[in-house]
Amino acid sequence: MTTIVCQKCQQKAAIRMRQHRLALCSEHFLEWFVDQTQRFIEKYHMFAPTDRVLVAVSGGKDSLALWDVLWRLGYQADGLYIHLGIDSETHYSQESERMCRQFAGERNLHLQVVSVEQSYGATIPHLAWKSRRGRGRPCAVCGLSKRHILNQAAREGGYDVLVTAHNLDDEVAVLFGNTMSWQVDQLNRQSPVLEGSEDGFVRKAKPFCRFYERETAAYTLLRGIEYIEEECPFSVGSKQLAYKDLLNRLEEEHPGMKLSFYVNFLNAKRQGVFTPGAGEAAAIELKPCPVCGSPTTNDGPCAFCKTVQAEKREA
Ligand code: Q46
Ligand code: ZN
Ligand code: ZN
Repeated sequence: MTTIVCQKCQQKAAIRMRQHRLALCSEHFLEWFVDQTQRFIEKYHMFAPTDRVLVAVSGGKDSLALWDVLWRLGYQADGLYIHLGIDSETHYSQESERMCRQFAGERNLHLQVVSVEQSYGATIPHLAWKSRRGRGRPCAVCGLSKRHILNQAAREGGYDVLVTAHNLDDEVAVLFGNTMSWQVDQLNRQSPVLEGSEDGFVRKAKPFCRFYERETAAYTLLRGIEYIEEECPFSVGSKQLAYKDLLNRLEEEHPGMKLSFYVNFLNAKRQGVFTPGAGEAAAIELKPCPVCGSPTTNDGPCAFCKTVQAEKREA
């Protein structure tokens, strides 16, 4: 059997990336990964070296890898961890918080922790149970809460940009789901960078959006970053996982398929495929939520504050 060698130094390769026709040793892979991240940040005009960056960290491999890379690249990047109150057999929330604290401590980085229960009176599973939106499956309430808390923390902390560690597999699964149901609004919003708005939405960016999950996993492993390996117990059986499975099977047969699906989508969007027609382009009017001040299309409290109020009413 032939040994695959690094294309830069001819040593034994640690990873072979068929989709890029590239094999690299550990040292050159780590270097390539950091350089590529910087290339994506510049290519999509995500943020500048002087910007203050808030990284959403979950304790998982992708978000800790992202914080590590931004730190190595010299960005002013703080972390935000949201304690969701998911107390599974593996103590998912406690363990993931511990991983984030350990990571930040080792690098002397600033980590902000928001506990949903302490700040809003109930854990995510409780909020979900009390809300119509999340009965039985807390992911909808969890997603709403995370988006709200992250945006609010970034806004109040005066950050220029909020970054998340969504990788190519995540992006392609979302793209696939939105295409299957032709969610034009969602397709329009899916992008490596979302501009902020004067109404109070902070700029958002996804520097890992073109890395395969396999590549972020290899980075974390080869860099020796400790992370929580368990997935959130509520992710089991989700549509997202089913799409990932399907797309992985296609990728196996056609290396590079996921990347071209995503990149060609971005190109098509640039060419105006999803530009709303006349009549659909009316600007949505946003008002500040009377409870928390976040922008909302509602006349009263925003969707998140309504969820919290429903929990309190029924408590
Ligand atoms: S949404 Fe659902 Fe995730 Fe929240 S409840 Fe767990 S699986 S953590 S990305
Ligand atoms: Zn090498
Ligand atoms: Zn609100």
